[in-house]
Amino acid sequence: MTAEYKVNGSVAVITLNNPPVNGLGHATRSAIVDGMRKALNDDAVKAVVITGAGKAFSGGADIKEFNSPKASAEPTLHTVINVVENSEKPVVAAIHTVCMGGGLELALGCHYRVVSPGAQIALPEVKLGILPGAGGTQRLPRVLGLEMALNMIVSGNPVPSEKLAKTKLFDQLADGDLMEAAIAFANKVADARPLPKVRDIKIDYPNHEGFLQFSRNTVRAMAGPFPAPVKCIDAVEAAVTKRFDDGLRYERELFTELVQTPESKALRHAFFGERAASKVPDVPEDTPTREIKSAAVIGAGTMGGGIAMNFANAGIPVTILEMKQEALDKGLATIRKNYENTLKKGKLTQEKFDQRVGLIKGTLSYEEIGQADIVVEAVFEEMGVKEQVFKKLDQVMKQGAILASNTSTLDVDKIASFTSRPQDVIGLHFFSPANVMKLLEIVRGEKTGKDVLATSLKLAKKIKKTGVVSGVCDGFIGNRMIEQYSRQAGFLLEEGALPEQVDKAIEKFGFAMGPFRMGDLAGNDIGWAIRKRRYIEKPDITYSKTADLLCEMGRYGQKTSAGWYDYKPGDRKPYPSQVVNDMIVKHSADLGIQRRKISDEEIVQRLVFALTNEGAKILEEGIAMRASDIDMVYLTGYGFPLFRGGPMLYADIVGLQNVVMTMERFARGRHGEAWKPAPLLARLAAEGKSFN
Ligand code: T1G
Repeated sequence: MTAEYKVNGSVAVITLNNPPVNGLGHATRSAIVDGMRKALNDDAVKAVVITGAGKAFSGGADIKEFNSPKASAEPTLHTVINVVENSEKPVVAAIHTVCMGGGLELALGCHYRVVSPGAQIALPEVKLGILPGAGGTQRLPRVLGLEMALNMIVSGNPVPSEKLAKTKLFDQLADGDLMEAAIAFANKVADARPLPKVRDIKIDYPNHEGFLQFSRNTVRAMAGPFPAPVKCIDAVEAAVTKRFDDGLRYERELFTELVQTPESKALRHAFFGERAASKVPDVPEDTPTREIKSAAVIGAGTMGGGIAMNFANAGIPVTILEMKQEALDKGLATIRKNYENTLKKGKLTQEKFDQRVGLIKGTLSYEEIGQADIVVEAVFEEMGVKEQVFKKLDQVMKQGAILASNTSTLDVDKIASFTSRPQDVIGLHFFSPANVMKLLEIVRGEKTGKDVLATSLKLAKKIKKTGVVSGVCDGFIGNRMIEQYSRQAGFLLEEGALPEQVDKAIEKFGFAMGPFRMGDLAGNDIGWAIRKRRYIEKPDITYSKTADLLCEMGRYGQKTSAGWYDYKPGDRKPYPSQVVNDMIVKHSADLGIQRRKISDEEIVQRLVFALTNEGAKILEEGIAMRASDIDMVYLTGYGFPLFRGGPMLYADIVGLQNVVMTMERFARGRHGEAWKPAPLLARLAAEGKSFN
């Protein structure tokens, strides 16, 4: 049942009931029309109230139905709204909690709207790469005026109902019982004629052209690669310049165009991907979790400090432990500086500043952190050091405390084996800067307890991170894939490209930063240390030596004022380095490679498909539970462009057969072994399927 019908006196009440947010899927739309038919055919019914059960009036169209036959199956939302608007009996919307997208468009088709305070009112479609497609761009300006409506539609942000109470959008703000108020209102207007229709309201805005042109210029500058925001303005302009039905038709055309765009597919993918990531098939949503009322962090370095800030920002008291007073003082001072900078930028109130700084303490003694509910170690990335720390934690931490490691690649099962409580050990891999980057890789050890995993997923939400579960392997999800990306970047240098060409090509594709600028920022010596380990552990994997030669020149990046690029004092801008470029060209000659001109397209394909191919292996091995998890890792932790949706969705959109054919071409070149398609990728391509 997706909408209930009940008659209360002479008022019929239609209650949407399609949990979790009363999405207006096909079945719900049909149930509304059925309810309206019953009401219109029942002489005892004088008016109708439409409301939503549970935690929403309605969260809008059912996004899960998009690009499927159900989305356009009759009754479409347009039809439902027409039935409501053309009803000869008054229809009152009783709105609470959430009224968004198609839900608000449905309410706008009603003759009257009664709302509870605190309801979130929005047309958020632009955040999904589309625009309101059931009259929202034509009706909202008629009740809110051009400017307020345009702001809501272009931003997609919710507005609390009480802020709109005085506009024509709402006829009553019901402080008490909403249904009582709505039914009383319906009885009051039962005989009112003519019934008010939003479509009949005129929009009065002198010089709308100037305002809309100014809005277009502003929005175009902000919208970046997304087409929807500017189209929103086009649709709203039609509300002013066209007859209502023509405006509706134009809006529908724009909606249909946008819903097919790859950008919209990417945004919808990210919307669901964010929510799917916290679902673990063998850990039910009602798994009991441990309370996290206090935390501890081992290590006051860059990572430790950033991690501690996450807890303080979420209102959780946190103690940072260091070995030496000087290191502790330095770490605490850095944290304070970070907060002061945010305060200066006006992004933090003094009260919040004081609260957060007050939640962070320092100590040199392990004994002082024993009562914390969770401890996260962020010490040097070396197994021997981890062993010492976890053996100590096993001694001092109270029973039931979660023991987490911030390791970025080391074996969490081995770390757990240093303790007598492997079920309490988990990996919480933050990304630098830890208080900024949204990604948190939650590394599930073989023995990690289900309640520890459930607690970590809940904690991720509390500290506003995108928690993605990874199994244990070298590099987990993100770093294991970035290693293949970096290998290709090095090979491209040997074959003919230079750092600035590679960076520019991938940044034009949409990455925040190319591999060489990223190396200079993060420190080229980090990758150097990992490769040195690899040369021993996995001698069969080949790497370009260019990165090693660079480090042997002492060019670690910005921290040594020289890396792949040259840097001027006090200036973080990268300048192409003749010294480095000469080294690269000479290295090609030493290898006997005839350098060739490499296209930007090949650069992008080799870097991105290297990610996709490794991602397919990670998926097949069960290290990642779903392709969208891999995409969320790249969208929230590695600067992969949101409008492309992630390395797995991007490959789906390109078409997996095309990806495999491109890889077969690369396989005929140098280091062709790297281009053997992952079995899963080959199989899906052969079957004409996709990852997502
Ligand atoms: N369709 C399908 N599922 C939805 C949904 C929707 N519109 N909104 C939420 N869900 C699912 C979500 O995936 C999750 O599922 C669960 O509900 C709880 O969501 C014609 C075409 C409404 C403010 O863009 O902003 O109308 O993971 O965790 O924090 O013009 O969900 O539990 O399986 O976010 O309480 C426009 C999107 C659609 C609103 C609730 N509407 N949703 O937040 O819960 S397009 C939107 C939200 C449209 C018309 C056009 C939020 C929320 P699961 P949640 P929440």
